[in-house]
Formats: sequence, C-alpha cells, structure tokens
Amino acid sequence: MNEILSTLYNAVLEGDEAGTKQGIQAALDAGLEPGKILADGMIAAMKEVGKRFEDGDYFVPEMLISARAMQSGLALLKPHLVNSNVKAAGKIAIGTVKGDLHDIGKNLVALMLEGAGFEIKDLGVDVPIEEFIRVAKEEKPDIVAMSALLTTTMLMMKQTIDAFEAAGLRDKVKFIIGGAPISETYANQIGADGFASDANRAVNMAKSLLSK
Ligand code: B1M
Repeated sequence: MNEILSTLYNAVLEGDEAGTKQGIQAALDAGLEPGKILADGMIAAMKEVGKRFEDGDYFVPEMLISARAMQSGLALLKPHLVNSNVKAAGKIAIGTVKGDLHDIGKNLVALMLEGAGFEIKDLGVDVPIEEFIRVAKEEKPDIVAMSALLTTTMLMMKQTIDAFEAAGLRDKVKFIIGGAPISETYANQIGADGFASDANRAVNMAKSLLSK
C-alpha cells in the first residue's frame, strides 16, 4: 500500500483522530483520489478493527475510538466525495434499524446519496418501525433505506417491511437495504426492492429504482 495511505490506515486502526485528519490531508495534497483514500485507507482499517474485535485483541472501547477517528475523517473527506451542485433526484429516508447503533456505513450511504442529488431525511440510529412509518406518511419519501450491522438487528428489516404492508403503505415506497450482514438473497427473501453492498452501489440502486 502507498505509504501515505498506510499511515492513514494505522491512524484509523489506532483511533488516532488527529493522525487520521492529517493522513487524509496528506493524501489529498498528494493528489490521491478521495474514493481510494476512503476505501484503502479508512474502510480497510475499520475491517481490521472488526477482525481484531472478533479475535479478542480489541474490545468495545477500541472499536469506539476507531469509529470516532473514522467519523471525523469522513467529515473532512465529505466535500471531496460529493458534488453538491446536482438537482434533487428524489427523496430518501434513511436510518439504522431498531436495536442497532452502527452509523458509519449509514452516514456514508446518506452522504453519497446526497451528493448524487437526492433529498435526504436522516433518521439516525436505533430507528423504531413506527418512526419509519411516521416519516413515510408525513414526508412521503420515494425510498426508505435501512442499514443494519448486526445479525440480530437485520431481522428488524423484515419486520419494518411487513409493518408497511400492514399499514397499507408498502406500494408507496421502495425499500433499499444494506450493511455488513445483508445479502441480495436476504433482500429478496424479505421483499426489499434493492440491496447494495456499498455506498456507490446504493446510489446506483436508488437511481435505477426511481427510473422505473
Ligand atoms: Co460493532 N460489531 N458492535 N461497533 N462493529 C460489528 C458490526 C461486528 C461485525 C464486529 C465483529 O465481531 N467482527 C459485530 C457484529 C457481529 C454480528 O452481528 N454477527 C459487532 C458487534 C458484536 C457489536 C456489539 C454487539 C459489541 C458489544 O457491545 N459487545 C455492539 C452492538 C451495539 C449496537 O448496535 N446495539 C457494537 C458496538 C460498536 C461500536 C459502537 C463500538 C462501533 C460503532 C460506532 C458507530 O457506528 N458510530 C462498532 C464498530 C465500529 C464496528 C465495526 C468494527 C466497524 C463497522 C464500520 O463502521 N465499518 C464492525 C466490524 C465490521 O463491520 N467489519 C462491527 C465501516 C463502514 C464504512 O462499513 O458499516 O459495513 P459498513 O457500511 C458499508 C456497507 O456495509 C454498506 O455501505 C457502507 C459503505 O461501503 N452499507 C449499506 C451499510 N449500510 C448500508 C445501507 C444501504 C446500502 C449499503 O442501503 C440502505
């Protein structure tokens, strides 16, 4: 890996917030592509954080400080990732499902969708089914986008879609789902309209669903 990216990777891995920001700035100054800085320097480091947690080398506090470094790095990278001079292509309500507090991936997806011209209503994390329904009724989004990072909370996605069906709202919105444990097979099983494995694919999926 490029030396600048490897320094950035280590800063995220160690939860070094200042080092993360410096690493991003150095990478931008060196002319590296923002998408590559994100994927190779930052997301790759978060994957390693997860691996270390699984192996028992990292605990929740280490995950948390890496997440903080990642979040502040994303804020710095945001203007370079998105082009905000695009007209709105539709309205999307996005949230991490009930019981789940992971929001880095969800934020990234929201950021890229916003950059692609969608109007975003970010419902945050731990979003109850009733809140998705309230927002669908009041704000009338074209798409409801759900993120889940835990195998336990991904089940809330099906419950949410079922609740929309029961409330007579299912045909009013399209559902896109994603997150580390989610697959296309699962999306099909629960009747979601689309699955995306990363933020760029989420943008393409949203565009394709709304063009139909
Ligand atoms: Co958590 N955690 N965590 N954690 N955490 C995972 C998810 C885990 C895989 C780690 C591991 O064991 N290897 C594991 C889940 C295991 C499982 O369910 N099978 C786990 C666990 C167990 C837990 C706790 C239960 C730990 C505990 O307390 N004992 C706890 C649960 C808390 C809760 O939610 N109720 C917990 C807590 C936390 C922190 C709070 C410390 C922190 C989150 C901080 C935050 O988000 N603000 C945290 C972190 C940081 C992680 C890992 C290390 C990194 C997640 C991340 O941000 N990745 C994670 C390990 C891993 O994923 N490898 C782990 C970077 C991010 C850019 O990727 O979120 O996957 P990701 O998003 C991607 C794609 O998935 C996709 O696009 C994004 C960009 O490419 N995507 C979508 C995401 N949402 C999408 C939606 C879409 C489309 C695409 O459409 C709508």
